[in-house]
Amino acid sequence: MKLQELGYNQKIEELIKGQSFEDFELGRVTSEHKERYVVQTESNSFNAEITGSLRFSAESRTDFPTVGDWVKLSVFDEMAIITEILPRFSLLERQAVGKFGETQPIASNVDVAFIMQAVGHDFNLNRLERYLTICNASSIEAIIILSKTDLIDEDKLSDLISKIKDRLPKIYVFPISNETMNGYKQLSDSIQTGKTYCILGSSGVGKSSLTNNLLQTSKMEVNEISQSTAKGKHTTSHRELMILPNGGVIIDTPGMRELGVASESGGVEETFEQIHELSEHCRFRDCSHIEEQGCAVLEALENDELDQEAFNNYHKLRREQAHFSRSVHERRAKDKKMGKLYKSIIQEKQKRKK
Ligand SMILES: Nc1nc2c(ncn2[C@@H]2O[C@H](COP(=O)(O)OP(=O)(O)OP(=O)(O)O)[C@@H](O)[C@H]2O)c(=O)[nH]1
Ligand SMILES: [Mg+2]
Ligand SMILES: [Zn+2]
Repeated sequence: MKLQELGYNQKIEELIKGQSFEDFELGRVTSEHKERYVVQTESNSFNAEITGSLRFSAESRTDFPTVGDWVKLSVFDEMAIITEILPRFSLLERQAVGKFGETQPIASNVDVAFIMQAVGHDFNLNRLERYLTICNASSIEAIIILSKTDLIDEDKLSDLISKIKDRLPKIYVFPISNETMNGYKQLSDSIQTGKTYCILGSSGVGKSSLTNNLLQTSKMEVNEISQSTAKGKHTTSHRELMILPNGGVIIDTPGMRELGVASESGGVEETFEQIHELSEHCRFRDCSHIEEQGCAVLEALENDELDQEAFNNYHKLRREQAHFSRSVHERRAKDKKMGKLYKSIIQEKQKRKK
């Protein structure tokens, strides 16, 4: 296998320039299970663990290898050790569920995110904007895949597509059916060698079905009971990176129920382009578009030039981001305080010994 087939590209090459691989192999993390990793190199697939020093110096979950990472690997007879995580050109992450100010990586070194939503109950423009914010926060190109198009007629489908286009005019939309394969060819033709694609979307939208179609095998388990979305049963439980027979790399992910924005800045403004453009005409530079005089955003809302739902969602995501940012700062301050306390206890003990 060539490295390019594993998604190696110029962005990675730039990032690891000057690194020495004399005693190491270069590999890519394809799956992770409780700090055990599967790493694919040009020649082989290895079960790998991380070095003690990597674990010891890790300050957060982003310091551990994640699916998509390029790593330095020391290979022994039976096993392999990840000695270093190479720099990432992108990292998809969300807020760790139930953890104060922490982020949880989804996948790294992703070139394109496929945001997948099924027609029917799953269809939700606010959620599309939420996914898009997460992609924009890490500068990852996003494409929307509208799945299960076989379940509705053409009129209904064009209605849904125009709803997306009205809210997100610049994002490409692929309508597809994993059953009839309508629209599938256009999507699969767009996939390029040397690029990594990550599929995101709620449970049951057909992420693994699409992965299997692209792999031309039934490697990924697919929920046997169609329309089981409502029961909230997740079929895929782990993220997995796979190499596609016609080029390109795909990462299938489990449907995520909670998808909190985990960036302290960026992402929201890029997602709500219309609001961003309008804001250039607000009287105050730091206008928050809530109640200010001379606010061009509020004016557009008043004149029905801006969608009320988009406006509400913009503020919701902004508030969420501000809250996340506060949590991160509070946590850092707490960690620092604990560090100081710990240090003073040690010093006290040493004094007593003297
Ligand atoms: N009618 C129809 N059913 C589909 C389509 N794609 C997938 N399904 C069905 O939807 C169900 C869920 O599909 P999966 O591929 O397992 O969904 P998933 O997104 O991987 O779900 P999780 O792994 O739980 O996140 C299965 O029963 C599929 O057969 C489609 O395009 N049309
Ligand atoms: Mg799945
Ligand atoms: Zn304003």
